[in-house]
Amino acid sequence: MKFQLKLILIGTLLSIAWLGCRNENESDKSQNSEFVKTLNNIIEVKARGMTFEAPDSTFSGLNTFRFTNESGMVHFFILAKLPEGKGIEDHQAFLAPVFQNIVDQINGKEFSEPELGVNWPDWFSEVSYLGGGPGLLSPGETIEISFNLLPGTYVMECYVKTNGIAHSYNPMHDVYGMAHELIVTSEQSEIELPKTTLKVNISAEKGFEFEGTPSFGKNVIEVNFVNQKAYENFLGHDIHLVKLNDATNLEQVAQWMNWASPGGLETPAPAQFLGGVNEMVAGSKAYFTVNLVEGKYAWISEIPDPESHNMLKRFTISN
Ligand SMILES: [Cu+2]
Repeated sequence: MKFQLKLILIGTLLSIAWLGCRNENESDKSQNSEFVKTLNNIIEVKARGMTFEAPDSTFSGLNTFRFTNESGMVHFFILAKLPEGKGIEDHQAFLAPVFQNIVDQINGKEFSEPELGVNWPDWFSEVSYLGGGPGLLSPGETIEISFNLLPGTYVMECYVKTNGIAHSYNPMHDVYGMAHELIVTSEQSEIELPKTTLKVNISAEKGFEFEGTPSFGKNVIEVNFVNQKAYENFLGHDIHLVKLNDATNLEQVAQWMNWASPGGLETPAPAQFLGGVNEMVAGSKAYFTVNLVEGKYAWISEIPDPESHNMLKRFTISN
């Protein structure tokens, strides 16, 4: 019971932070519909071992990331926007260790950082975890994703776990976890909007609503966040692509995708992930490119019981 109460408390704190960010970002909504100009540069991001190799800064406006997983385990990244004056050092000193303590608590373990407990710093309420980023990506896979960024300081982070340790946290304090600072300058990018072949609207009420069907070869998918809300795992809805084989159990995959459950997001992943789009503020759009071969696939959201929210959809590709 004590454990459950603690989780509820953590949940309340997370939800407050989440909603706070949402309000801050809602006023910026208009920028999402104005994708402008192009320099045609693609930002290369590589996951190697438990680190990101990525540039330190980029322009605001539309950005295209090419995310390649060169490590032996599944990763993703989400861009967390930090309040002014905060940077990667603050993320690593106060956010990643508290998150790790929460993971420890879920797993019934002693805190990795006992002196911090589950106490977020005051400024956590100003951190936005709705900045988008590529979804879960299995070893050897690559995804291209384009979305709009506002000026500010972001941390690119992955919270997949290995042996109960969140990738964003490193128990060795002189080395960062899987987290990388990205400064978005006020200079506008000049990237052209990609030509889309398929569109999906995501809403809390209707789940995934597709316009068009995926086809063999290259697909450019527009993801439209009609609205957003915090689900039982304190995250918003997003979309990931899974390649199915005879052994894939989608119910098990959905359970694994819930970070707040023991064993959730723990390495190894129970399926082959081909990327997708992490949660973004209401009104945002993102575009991602994926090459599909013959086979069976599913779209799935990182929320508890996605099928009941119409956020688990199977499809087949034939040549
Ligand atoms: Cu990771």
